Amino acid sequence: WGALGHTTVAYIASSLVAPSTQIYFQTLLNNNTDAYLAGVATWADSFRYTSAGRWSAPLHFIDAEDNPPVSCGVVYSRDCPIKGCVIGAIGNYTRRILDNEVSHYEKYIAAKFLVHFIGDIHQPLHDENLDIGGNGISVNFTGIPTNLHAIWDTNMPEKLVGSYSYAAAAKWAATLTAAIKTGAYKAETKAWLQGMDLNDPISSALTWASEANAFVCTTVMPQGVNAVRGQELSGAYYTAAVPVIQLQVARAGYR
Ligand code: DCM
Ligand code: DCM
Ligand code: DCM
Ligand code: ZN
Ligand code: ZN
Repeated sequence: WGALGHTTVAYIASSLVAPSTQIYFQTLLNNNTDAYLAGVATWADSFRYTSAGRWSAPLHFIDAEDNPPVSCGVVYSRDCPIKGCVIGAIGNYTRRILDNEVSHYEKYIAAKFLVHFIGDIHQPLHDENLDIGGNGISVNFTGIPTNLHAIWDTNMPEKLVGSYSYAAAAKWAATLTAAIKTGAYKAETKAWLQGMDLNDPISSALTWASEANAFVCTTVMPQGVNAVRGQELSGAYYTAAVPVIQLQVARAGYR
């Protein structure tokens, strides 16, 4: 996701966690405001563009070598290379947060990565190999040439809420949090935790990646790449994508 998606995921999470969790992460992140998670949600994207942080770029996604729209699926052993992937990263940084031997500083870095990667794993094209996760598929959005990955990360979320700001993210998060607590998502939130096990974060993350990757076949390119390549996608395509974007941002925040 772009900054809007990541910041929204963080605001949802911070409005749902237990008070003891809030205090733990406010202390770890040295930020006592309501934006203690939102304030670090995009750090991993700045870091990966620095020379010191280039190693972390592959940790934002997993290139599932499936065959959309005919068949979708993530296989951890097949799709996560030596250089790493988002599933392995969620596993490693979750273990670091839980490990008493790990330093405060390393836990601080782990927390910043986790807030970001749990967002990214819910973006369907972060769980897809085809055309570099859709970065190689040229499309137009409101007349502007861009690519399929970028409209899922940024253009469609921004069209939905206006544009990017902390205030816009907080407002979108409040809407999705209400849907989680009392609205349209309430009945399904129990199912959102199925397969989640803090002692087996790789399996948990594989569940999330598989679920997001399935949307590549059903919503991102249901008629195949050639039906979207070169097309203007701000109309019917956008309308069909919005419920999936809302659901995936809500799930990421809840989880
Ligand atoms: N991005 C950035 N710095 C750059 C180029 C892009 O922060 N020099 C941002 C743009 C997108 C985000 O990275 O909002 C996409 O990354 P991801 O989806 O991995 O979070
Ligand atoms: N970092 C890391 N692993 C590395 C290099 C850096 O976890 N191999 C972390 C430490 C810093 C952040 O990334 O908090 C940015 O590092 P720097 O300030 O060295 O650019
Ligand atoms: N990305 C991805 N899968 C890849 C390569 C990149 O999901 N195989 C994501 C990471 C960023 C966006 O695409 O969100 C742009 O990546 P980059 O800035 O590396 O081109
Ligand atoms: Zn992306
Ligand atoms: Zn990212």
